[in-house]
Amino acid sequence: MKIGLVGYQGSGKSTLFQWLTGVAADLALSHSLQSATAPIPEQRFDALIEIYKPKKITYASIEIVDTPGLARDQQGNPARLAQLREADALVWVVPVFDGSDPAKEIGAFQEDTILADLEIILNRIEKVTEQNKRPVPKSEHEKFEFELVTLELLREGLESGQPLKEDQLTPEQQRIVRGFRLLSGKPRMMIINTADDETDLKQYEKLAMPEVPVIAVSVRLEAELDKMPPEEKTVFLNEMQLPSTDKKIVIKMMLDASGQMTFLTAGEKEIRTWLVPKGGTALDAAAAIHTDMAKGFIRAEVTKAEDLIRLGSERAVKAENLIRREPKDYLVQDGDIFLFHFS
Ligand SMILES: Nc1nc2c(ncn2[C@@H]2O[C@H](COP(=O)(O)OP(=O)(O)OP(=O)(O)O)[C@@H](O)[C@H]2O)c(=O)[nH]1
Ligand SMILES: [Mg+2]
Repeated sequence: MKIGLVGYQGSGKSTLFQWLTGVAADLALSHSLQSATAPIPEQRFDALIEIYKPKKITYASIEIVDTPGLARDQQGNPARLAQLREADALVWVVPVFDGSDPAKEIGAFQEDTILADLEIILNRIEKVTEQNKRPVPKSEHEKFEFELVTLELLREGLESGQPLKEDQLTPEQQRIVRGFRLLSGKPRMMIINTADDETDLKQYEKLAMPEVPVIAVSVRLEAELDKMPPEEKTVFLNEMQLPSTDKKIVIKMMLDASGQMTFLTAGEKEIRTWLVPKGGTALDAAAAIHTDMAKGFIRAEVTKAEDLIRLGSERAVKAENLIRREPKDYLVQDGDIFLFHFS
Protein backbone atom coordinates (compact mmCIF):
# COMPACT_ATOMS: atom_id res chain seq x y z
CA MET A 1 0.00 0.00 0.00
CA LYS A 2 1.79 3.07 -1.28
CA ILE A 3 0.60 6.47 -0.11
CA GLY A 4 2.04 9.57 -1.78
CA LEU A 5 2.40 12.92 -0.01
CA VAL A 6 1.63 15.72 -2.47
CA GLY A 7 1.55 19.48 -2.30
CA TYR A 8 3.22 22.69 -3.33
CA GLN A 9 6.80 23.59 -2.45
CA GLY A 10 7.35 24.08 1.26
CA SER A 11 3.91 22.81 2.30
CA GLY A 12 5.54 20.52 4.88
CA LYS A 13 5.58 17.14 3.08
CA SER A 14 9.09 16.19 4.15
CA THR A 15 8.39 17.27 7.73
CA LEU A 16 5.25 15.12 7.70
CA PHE A 17 7.22 12.23 6.19
CA GLN A 18 9.73 12.43 9.02
CA TRP A 19 7.04 12.63 11.70
CA LEU A 20 5.13 9.62 10.37
CA THR A 21 8.03 7.33 9.45
CA GLY A 22 10.81 8.52 11.76
CA VAL A 23 13.05 8.78 8.70
CA ALA A 24 14.45 12.17 7.75
CA ALA A 25 13.98 12.94 4.06
CA ASP A 26 17.35 13.18 2.32
CA LEU A 27 17.77 16.70 0.96
CA ALA A 28 20.07 15.43 -1.78
CA LEU A 29 17.13 13.39 -3.10
CA SER A 30 14.57 16.18 -2.87
CA HIS A 31 13.93 16.14 -6.63
CA SER A 32 12.89 12.48 -6.61
CA LEU A 33 10.68 10.14 -4.59
CA GLN A 34 11.70 8.86 -1.17
CA SER A 35 9.82 6.24 0.70
CA ALA A 36 9.72 4.69 4.15
CA THR A 37 7.18 2.63 6.03
CA ALA A 38 4.97 3.42 9.00
CA PRO A 39 3.48 0.60 11.07
CA ILE A 40 -0.29 0.67 11.39
CA PRO A 41 -1.13 1.04 15.08
CA GLU A 42 -3.04 -1.87 16.61
CA GLN A 43 -4.44 -1.16 20.06
CA ARG A 44 -5.37 -4.82 20.62
CA PHE A 45 -1.77 -6.02 20.53
CA ASP A 46 -1.03 -5.28 24.22
CA ALA A 47 -3.86 -7.53 25.39
CA LEU A 48 -3.01 -10.23 22.82
CA ILE A 49 0.63 -10.23 23.94
CA GLU A 50 -0.59 -11.01 27.48
CA ILE A 51 -2.58 -13.96 26.16
CA TYR A 52 -0.08 -15.53 23.73
CA LYS A 53 3.30 -14.31 24.97
CA PRO A 54 4.34 -14.50 21.30
CA LYS A 55 7.95 -14.75 20.13
CA LYS A 56 7.30 -12.17 17.48
CA ILE A 57 5.01 -9.22 16.82
CA THR A 58 4.56 -7.88 13.32
CA TYR A 59 2.59 -4.82 12.27
CA ALA A 60 1.18 -4.39 8.80
CA SER A 61 2.51 -1.12 7.45
CA ILE A 62 1.86 1.47 4.83
CA GLU A 63 4.56 2.80 2.56
CA ILE A 64 4.71 6.58 2.64
CA VAL A 65 6.25 8.36 -0.32
CA ASP A 66 7.63 11.90 -0.07
CA THR A 67 7.53 13.72 -3.39
CA PRO A 68 9.11 16.88 -4.82
CA GLY A 69 6.98 19.98 -4.27
CA LEU A 70 4.75 21.27 -7.03
CA ALA A 71 5.59 24.72 -8.44
CA ARG A 72 3.19 27.52 -7.48
CA ASP A 73 3.40 28.93 -11.01
CA GLN A 74 2.15 25.49 -12.09
CA GLN A 75 4.93 25.09 -14.66
CA GLY A 76 6.05 21.49 -15.02
CA ASN A 77 3.56 20.16 -12.50
CA PRO A 78 1.99 17.46 -14.72
CA ALA A 79 5.43 15.83 -15.06
CA ARG A 80 6.01 16.04 -11.30
CA LEU A 81 2.59 14.56 -10.64
CA ALA A 82 3.21 11.77 -13.13
CA GLN A 83 5.65 10.33 -10.59
CA LEU A 84 2.67 9.59 -8.37
CA ARG A 85 0.85 7.32 -10.83
CA GLU A 86 1.99 4.26 -8.91
CA ALA A 87 0.59 5.53 -5.60
CA ASP A 88 -2.53 3.80 -4.29
CA ALA A 89 -3.73 6.94 -2.52
CA LEU A 90 -2.75 10.59 -2.14
CA VAL A 91 -2.30 12.63 1.00
CA TRP A 92 -2.60 16.20 0.01
CA VAL A 93 -0.66 18.61 2.26
CA VAL A 94 -2.07 22.14 2.41
CA PRO A 95 -0.25 24.80 4.46
CA VAL A 96 -2.08 27.46 6.45
CA PHE A 97 0.99 29.22 7.85
CA ASP A 98 3.33 32.04 6.82
CA GLY A 99 0.77 33.90 4.72
CA SER A 100 -0.17 30.96 2.54
CA ASP A 101 -3.34 31.07 0.46
CA PRO A 102 -4.93 27.65 1.02
CA ALA A 103 -8.10 28.26 -0.98
CA LYS A 104 -6.06 29.27 -4.02
CA GLU A 105 -3.73 26.32 -3.52
CA ILE A 106 -6.62 23.85 -3.33
CA GLY A 107 -8.01 25.20 -6.61
CA ALA A 108 -4.59 25.08 -8.27
CA PHE A 109 -4.06 21.49 -7.17
CA GLN A 110 -7.37 20.44 -8.72
CA GLU A 111 -6.25 22.09 -11.96
CA ASP A 112 -2.82 20.50 -11.90
CA THR A 113 -4.22 17.03 -11.31
CA ILE A 114 -6.73 17.44 -14.10
CA LEU A 115 -4.05 18.69 -16.50
CA ALA A 116 -1.78 15.77 -15.63
CA ASP A 117 -4.60 13.30 -16.31
CA LEU A 118 -5.67 15.09 -19.46
CA GLU A 119 -2.16 14.78 -20.83
CA ILE A 120 -2.35 10.99 -20.42
CA ILE A 121 -5.80 10.74 -21.99
CA LEU A 122 -4.99 12.99 -24.96
CA ASN A 123 -1.80 11.03 -25.69
CA ARG A 124 -3.76 7.80 -25.57
CA ILE A 125 -6.49 9.16 -27.86
CA GLU A 126 -3.81 10.10 -30.39
CA LYS A 127 -2.17 6.69 -30.18
CA VAL A 128 -5.37 4.65 -30.44
CA THR A 129 -6.69 6.81 -33.29
CA GLU A 130 -3.43 6.13 -35.11
CA GLN A 131 -3.61 2.38 -34.49
CA ASN A 132 -7.24 2.31 -35.56
CA LYS A 133 -6.30 3.68 -38.99
CA ARG A 134 -4.12 0.66 -39.72
CA PRO A 135 -5.51 -2.39 -41.50
CA VAL A 136 -6.35 -4.65 -38.57
CA PRO A 137 -9.06 -7.32 -38.05
CA LYS A 138 -12.59 -6.08 -37.38
CA SER A 139 -12.48 -7.25 -33.77
CA GLU A 140 -9.42 -5.05 -33.19
CA HIS A 141 -11.21 -2.06 -34.72
CA GLU A 142 -14.13 -2.67 -32.39
CA LYS A 143 -11.80 -2.76 -29.41
CA PHE A 144 -10.19 0.51 -30.47
CA GLU A 145 -13.58 2.15 -31.06
CA PHE A 146 -14.75 1.10 -27.62
CA GLU A 147 -11.64 2.48 -26.00
CA LEU A 148 -11.96 5.74 -27.93
CA VAL A 149 -15.55 6.21 -26.75
CA THR A 150 -14.39 5.66 -23.17
CA LEU A 151 -11.45 8.03 -23.62
CA GLU A 152 -13.73 10.75 -24.98
CA LEU A 153 -15.98 10.40 -21.93
CA LEU A 154 -12.97 10.77 -19.67
CA ARG A 155 -11.75 13.76 -21.63
CA GLU A 156 -15.11 15.52 -21.37
CA GLY A 157 -15.18 14.90 -17.64
CA LEU A 158 -11.70 16.27 -17.12
CA GLU A 159 -12.23 19.28 -19.39
CA SER A 160 -15.41 20.23 -17.55
CA GLY A 161 -13.49 20.05 -14.25
CA GLN A 162 -15.65 17.13 -13.07
CA PRO A 163 -13.51 14.00 -13.46
CA LEU A 164 -15.65 10.89 -13.92
CA LYS A 165 -16.18 8.66 -10.92
CA GLU A 166 -15.80 4.89 -11.29
CA ASP A 167 -19.51 4.27 -10.80
CA GLN A 168 -20.29 6.42 -13.85
CA LEU A 169 -18.61 3.82 -16.05
CA THR A 170 -19.43 0.25 -17.03
CA PRO A 171 -17.21 -2.48 -15.54
CA GLU A 172 -15.50 -2.91 -18.90
CA GLN A 173 -14.81 0.83 -19.10
CA GLN A 174 -13.55 0.81 -15.53
CA ARG A 175 -11.01 -1.83 -16.52
CA ILE A 176 -9.67 0.42 -19.27
CA VAL A 177 -9.55 3.46 -16.98
CA ARG A 178 -7.72 1.64 -14.17
CA GLY A 179 -4.84 0.98 -16.52
CA PHE A 180 -4.18 4.75 -16.77
CA ARG A 181 -3.85 5.13 -12.99
CA LEU A 182 -5.36 8.60 -13.19
CA LEU A 183 -4.60 10.93 -10.29
CA SER A 184 -8.15 12.25 -10.17
CA GLY A 185 -9.39 8.70 -9.61
CA LYS A 186 -7.16 7.98 -6.63
CA PRO A 187 -8.46 7.96 -3.07
CA ARG A 188 -7.46 11.16 -1.37
CA MET A 189 -7.26 12.80 2.00
CA MET A 190 -6.07 16.22 3.08
CA ILE A 191 -3.73 17.24 5.86
CA ILE A 192 -3.95 20.93 6.68
CA ASN A 193 -0.58 21.98 8.03
CA THR A 194 -1.03 24.75 10.61
CA ALA A 195 1.41 27.17 12.24
CA ASP A 196 3.33 25.96 15.31
CA ASP A 197 1.40 28.24 17.67
CA GLU A 198 -2.09 27.59 16.28
CA THR A 199 -4.56 26.78 19.05
CA ASP A 200 -7.73 26.16 17.02
CA LEU A 201 -6.90 23.49 14.47
CA LYS A 202 -10.46 22.37 13.68
CA GLN A 203 -11.45 25.69 12.04
CA TYR A 204 -9.24 24.85 9.05
CA GLU A 205 -10.83 21.51 8.35
CA LYS A 206 -13.72 23.35 6.67
CA LEU A 207 -11.36 24.14 3.79
CA ALA A 208 -11.61 20.59 2.40
CA MET A 209 -14.30 19.47 -0.03
CA PRO A 210 -17.04 17.44 1.65
CA GLU A 211 -15.95 14.14 0.11
CA VAL A 212 -12.30 14.48 1.14
CA PRO A 213 -11.36 13.21 4.62
CA VAL A 214 -9.40 15.95 6.38
CA ILE A 215 -7.37 16.56 9.53
CA ALA A 216 -5.54 19.70 10.61
CA VAL A 217 -2.15 19.12 12.25
CA SER A 218 0.73 21.37 13.19
CA VAL A 219 3.21 19.13 11.47
CA ARG A 220 6.46 20.85 12.38
CA LEU A 221 5.44 21.13 16.03
CA GLU A 222 4.53 17.42 16.13
CA ALA A 223 7.81 16.42 14.51
CA GLU A 224 9.67 18.44 17.18
CA LEU A 225 7.53 17.11 20.04
CA ASP A 226 8.31 13.60 18.88
CA LYS A 227 11.95 14.10 19.79
CA MET A 228 11.07 14.96 23.41
CA PRO A 229 10.60 12.49 26.26
CA PRO A 230 6.83 12.04 26.86
CA GLU A 231 6.77 13.83 30.26
CA GLU A 232 8.58 16.82 28.83
CA LYS A 233 6.14 16.90 25.94
CA THR A 234 3.15 16.99 28.28
CA VAL A 235 4.65 19.81 30.34
CA PHE A 236 5.48 21.79 27.20
CA LEU A 237 1.99 21.43 25.72
CA ASN A 238 0.40 22.43 29.03
CA GLU A 239 2.60 25.46 29.41
CA MET A 240 2.06 26.62 25.86
CA GLN A 241 -1.64 25.72 25.89
CA LEU A 242 -1.26 23.98 22.54
CA PRO A 243 -3.24 21.07 21.07
CA SER A 244 -1.42 17.97 19.86
CA THR A 245 -2.45 15.26 17.42
CA ASP A 246 -1.75 11.56 17.92
CA LYS A 247 0.28 10.17 15.02
CA LYS A 248 -1.72 6.96 15.28
CA ILE A 249 -4.90 8.80 14.34
CA VAL A 250 -3.27 10.24 11.23
CA ILE A 251 -1.88 6.86 10.10
CA LYS A 252 -5.27 5.20 10.68
CA MET A 253 -6.97 7.92 8.63
CA MET A 254 -4.48 7.36 5.83
CA LEU A 255 -5.15 3.64 5.86
CA ASP A 256 -8.87 4.22 5.86
CA ALA A 257 -8.71 6.77 3.04
CA SER A 258 -6.67 4.31 0.98
CA GLY A 259 -9.54 1.81 1.10
CA GLN A 260 -7.70 -0.80 3.13
CA MET A 261 -8.24 -2.35 6.55
CA THR A 262 -6.36 -4.80 8.76
CA PHE A 263 -7.11 -8.26 10.10
CA LEU A 264 -5.19 -10.32 12.65
CA THR A 265 -3.52 -13.68 13.02
CA ALA A 266 -2.46 -14.78 16.49
CA GLY A 267 -0.55 -17.63 18.10
CA GLU A 268 2.40 -18.34 20.36
CA LYS A 269 4.82 -17.95 17.47
CA GLU A 270 3.59 -14.61 16.23
CA ILE A 271 0.81 -12.09 16.46
CA ARG A 272 0.43 -10.07 13.37
CA THR A 273 -1.74 -7.68 11.40
CA TRP A 274 -2.27 -7.89 7.64
CA LEU A 275 -3.83 -5.65 5.04
CA VAL A 276 -6.92 -6.42 3.02
CA PRO A 277 -9.15 -4.13 0.93
CA LYS A 278 -12.23 -2.89 2.79
CA GLY A 279 -15.06 -5.18 1.78
CA GLY A 280 -12.53 -8.00 1.23
CA THR A 281 -13.44 -11.64 1.82
CA ALA A 282 -11.88 -14.50 3.79
CA LEU A 283 -10.35 -15.62 0.50
CA ASP A 284 -8.74 -12.17 0.01
CA ALA A 285 -7.40 -12.37 3.56
CA ALA A 286 -5.93 -15.82 2.88
CA ALA A 287 -4.34 -14.49 -0.32
CA ALA A 288 -2.80 -11.58 1.62
CA ILE A 289 -0.87 -14.15 3.68
CA HIS A 290 0.05 -16.62 0.96
CA THR A 291 -1.28 -17.52 -2.49
CA ASP A 292 -1.20 -21.22 -1.49
CA MET A 293 -3.61 -20.51 1.34
CA ALA A 294 -6.04 -18.96 -1.10
CA LYS A 295 -5.57 -21.68 -3.73
CA GLY A 296 -6.15 -24.53 -1.29
CA PHE A 297 -8.70 -22.67 0.85
CA ILE A 298 -10.93 -25.03 2.84
CA ARG A 299 -12.36 -22.75 5.50
CA ALA A 300 -11.51 -19.96 7.88
CA GLU A 301 -11.89 -20.02 11.64
CA VAL A 302 -12.67 -16.55 12.89
CA THR A 303 -12.43 -15.27 16.44
CA LYS A 304 -13.32 -11.72 17.43
CA ALA A 305 -10.29 -10.17 19.14
CA GLU A 306 -12.70 -8.55 21.62
CA ASP A 307 -14.10 -11.96 22.66
CA LEU A 308 -10.64 -13.41 23.11
CA ILE A 309 -9.45 -10.43 25.13
CA ARG A 310 -12.58 -10.44 27.30
CA LEU A 311 -12.39 -14.19 28.00
CA GLY A 312 -8.62 -14.35 28.29
CA SER A 313 -7.82 -17.57 26.40
CA GLU A 314 -8.53 -19.54 23.23
CA ARG A 315 -9.86 -22.36 25.37
CA ALA A 316 -12.46 -20.09 26.99
CA VAL A 317 -13.49 -18.74 23.58
CA LYS A 318 -13.93 -22.30 22.30
CA ALA A 319 -15.93 -23.28 25.37
CA GLU A 320 -18.37 -20.47 24.62
CA ASN A 321 -18.61 -21.54 20.99
CA LEU A 322 -17.36 -18.19 19.78
CA ILE A 323 -14.99 -19.49 17.11
CA ARG A 324 -16.91 -19.37 13.85
CA ARG A 325 -16.26 -21.40 10.72
CA GLU A 326 -16.55 -19.20 7.69
CA PRO A 327 -16.46 -19.86 3.94
CA LYS A 328 -14.49 -18.09 1.19
CA ASP A 329 -16.98 -15.29 0.70
CA TYR A 330 -17.17 -14.23 4.36
CA LEU A 331 -16.58 -10.46 4.62
CA VAL A 332 -13.64 -9.49 6.82
CA GLN A 333 -14.66 -7.40 9.86
CA ASP A 334 -12.52 -5.09 11.98
CA GLY A 335 -10.93 -7.08 14.83
CA ASP A 336 -11.21 -10.51 13.17
CA ILE A 337 -8.51 -13.03 14.07
CA PHE A 338 -8.18 -15.60 11.28
CA LEU A 339 -6.94 -19.15 11.20
CA PHE A 340 -7.03 -20.71 7.74
CA HIS A 341 -7.46 -24.36 6.89
CA PHE A 342 -6.08 -25.15 3.45
CA SER A 343 -4.91 -28.13 1.47
N1 LIG B 1 5.27 27.32 10.60
C1 LIG B 1 5.38 26.09 10.16
N2 LIG B 1 6.37 25.80 9.32
C2 LIG B 1 6.45 24.56 8.85
C3 LIG B 1 5.54 23.56 9.19
N3 LIG B 1 5.86 22.43 8.55
C4 LIG B 1 6.96 22.72 7.84
N4 LIG B 1 7.32 24.00 8.03
C5 LIG B 1 8.48 24.67 7.47
O1 LIG B 1 8.28 24.85 6.10
C6 LIG B 1 9.48 24.61 5.40
C7 LIG B 1 9.28 23.51 4.38
O2 LIG B 1 8.98 22.30 5.02
P1 LIG B 1 9.22 20.90 4.27
O3 LIG B 1 8.68 19.85 5.14
O4 LIG B 1 10.60 20.79 3.80
O5 LIG B 1 8.25 21.14 3.05
P2 LIG B 1 8.15 20.28 1.72
O6 LIG B 1 6.72 20.28 1.38
O7 LIG B 1 8.83 18.99 1.88
O8 LIG B 1 8.95 21.19 0.72
P3 LIG B 1 9.45 20.78 -0.77
O9 LIG B 1 10.01 19.40 -0.68
O10 LIG B 1 10.44 21.81 -1.12
O11 LIG B 1 8.25 20.86 -1.61
C8 LIG B 1 10.52 24.23 6.43
O12 LIG B 1 11.24 25.38 6.75
C9 LIG B 1 9.69 23.79 7.59
O13 LIG B 1 10.36 23.99 8.83
C10 LIG B 1 4.50 23.91 10.08
O14 LIG B 1 3.68 23.09 10.47
N5 LIG B 1 4.47 25.19 10.53
MG1 LIG C 1 10.26 18.05 0.73
